[in-house]
Formats: sequence, C-alpha cells, structure tokens
Amino acid sequence: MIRRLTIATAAFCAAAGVYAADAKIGNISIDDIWARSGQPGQVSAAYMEVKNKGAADKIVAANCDCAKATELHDVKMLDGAMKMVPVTAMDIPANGELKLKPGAYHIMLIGLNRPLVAGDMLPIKLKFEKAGEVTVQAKVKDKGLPAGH
Ligand SMILES: [Cu+2]
Repeated sequence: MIRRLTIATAAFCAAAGVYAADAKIGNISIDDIWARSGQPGQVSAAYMEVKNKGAADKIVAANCDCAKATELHDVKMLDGAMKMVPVTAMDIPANGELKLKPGAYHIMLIGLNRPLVAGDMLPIKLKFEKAGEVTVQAKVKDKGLPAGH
C-alpha cells in the first residue's frame, strides 16, 4: 500500500512538473530538454534550461552518439546576419540559470547517424567544469532547423 502511494505521488509530481527536474547533478538541475527532429546526414540542435543553486560553473562539453560531432554553439549577429559560432564553454552564473534556446546557446548535433523522430528520447552527455558529467534525455520535437538556430 505504501509502495502504491509512492508511485502515485511520483506520477502526480512528474505530470505536474513541479518537483522533479529532468536531470540533476550536484547543485545543477536541468529541465525542458529537447532536440529537433532530423534525418541521417543532417544537423540538429538541442536546448535546455540549466539551473544552478551553487557556485558558478560551466558546460565545457557535450556528446551524443547520434551524431558525428557534438559542439557547443552560440548565435551572434555578424555583418547583419545571425550566425552560429562554436564556443569552448557556456557560463552558468552562481545561483542563476543558463538557457539554451533557439537563437542563442545550443548544442549542435552535426552529421546525424540515425533519424531523430518526434517523441524519441535522445541521450546527451553533458560535462560541467565543476559538477562533473551527467547524461540527460532530450525529447525529440518535430521542428526543422531554421536559419540562425
Ligand atoms: Cu549551431
């Protein structure tokens, strides 16, 4: 009976999206993790919200076995056009948050080796400078890649 109650409570919390972060490591929690759908040979991008309850940290690397290369990218205005630029790290302020979103920081998946289909959960390994490594599950959404993603 207690076990059944626990499961019901967990399901409620997950549905309400109140308590449970999608992933957690140390003082860092990660939510709203998603990636764009795509076909083999194409590129995709992943986005998420990173919240930090501790000292400043950084995302220093990401890796997905779904792609030939996984890079950290930012989007900047260059010569009047939005262009992606690779970065070596994404800063997460102390007691603050970092949002990876379209038109800003994103994780670039280059050269997909399999189709990414809406509804799939895609594992992506993140490496934080201080907090260490954690694998998150990105939900694939049926959104193509716009210019200046
Ligand atoms: Cu990019």
